[in-house]
Amino acid sequence: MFLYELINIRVMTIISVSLNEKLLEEIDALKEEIGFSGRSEVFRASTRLLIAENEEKKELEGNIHSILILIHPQKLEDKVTEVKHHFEDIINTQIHSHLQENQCLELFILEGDAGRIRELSRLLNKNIKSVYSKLVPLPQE
Ligand code: NI
Repeated sequence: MFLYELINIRVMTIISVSLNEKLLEEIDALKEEIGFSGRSEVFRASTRLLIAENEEKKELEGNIHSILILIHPQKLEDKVTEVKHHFEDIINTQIHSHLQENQCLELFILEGDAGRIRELSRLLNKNIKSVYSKLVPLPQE
């Protein structure tokens, strides 16, 4: 047994993260608003939220309804089209709009197998550097 286990010190790994200036400013503002002691705490808390959200999605099964919201730079529109063409069986409706110049808002209304819906969300996240991506499962009867 190592000494740090005996005295119950948790070993933290230090990683480096690339962020743009705007996101960094938002992290610092969030840190102040919530009262976290440092940026690391913001990252730990947000990662835990993301893990919990992902766990909820993993539990979804069978035929479900959901909404997928995506905001991405206009130049990535072709990539979205490429991915979505493989999922026409679960896309009931798609709304495409623009929030500001060069920024697209996509709203997908989905129905189908939960695994397929997760896969669409996963591939969009993987292939498109979106500004915002959220899968919202809708309540079942
Ligand atoms: Ni567009």
